[in-house]
Amino acid sequence: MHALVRAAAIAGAMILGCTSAFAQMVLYSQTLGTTPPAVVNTDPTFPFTNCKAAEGCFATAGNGDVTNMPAAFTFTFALSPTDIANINNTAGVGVLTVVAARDIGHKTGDVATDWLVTTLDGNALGNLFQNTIDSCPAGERGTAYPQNTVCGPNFHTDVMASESVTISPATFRTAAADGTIQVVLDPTDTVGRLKLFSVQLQYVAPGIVPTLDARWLLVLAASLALLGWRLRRRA
Ligand SMILES: [Ca+2]
Ligand SMILES: [Ca+2]
Ligand SMILES: [Ca+2]
Repeated sequence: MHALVRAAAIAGAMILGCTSAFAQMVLYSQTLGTTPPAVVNTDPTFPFTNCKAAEGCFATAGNGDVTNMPAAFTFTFALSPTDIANINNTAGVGVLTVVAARDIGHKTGDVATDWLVTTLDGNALGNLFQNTIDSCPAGERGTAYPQNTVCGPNFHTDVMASESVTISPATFRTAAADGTIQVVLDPTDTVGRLKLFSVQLQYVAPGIVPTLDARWLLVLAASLALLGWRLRRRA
């Protein structure tokens, strides 16, 4: 190989090899929420009365300003024919991500009882937030520790947790085929309060995206300058 071509090839390889990063290509993404949407309660004193239906807080009897906890929450995601074609034609995986607050998770050492049994078009996806740890101290808020302590996820506060589960491409494609995917989040009976800030469904494909940084752009510029100088000398 000619020296100049080799130098250019090495520079190119260095740039590609040293600056590429694994990234994901999102082929489908839709984010849904509750009605009304969940918003953070801004009362800094965390009174017991801070679970309000108007702020998207769902509660069982006695735990909110109304009793509005459904047996389960259903979210219906829509897919266009283009979405379905992209998903069917590309290797990838589905990802469901839920951001929630209130009576989910448990304190370290306690037995887990509060979680969301999750399905996608009837396929079991597991129990979201079953392993979420509540950062609050042991004992009752307002007695064992100050009422305004910011910690959670916890019955009393809007400290959020996010959890994702993956969905196999076969399951995702079958569910997507009719243009809608239903995600059902079923709180266990002991979940006394719940806010669902976002329920996001995605289909992602692995990809390699070059992430050029300034150092390698300098290497590229220097290589091209050298190449130009050598070519001019040959002309
Ligand atoms: Ca339930
Ligand atoms: Ca479906
Ligand atoms: Ca509970």
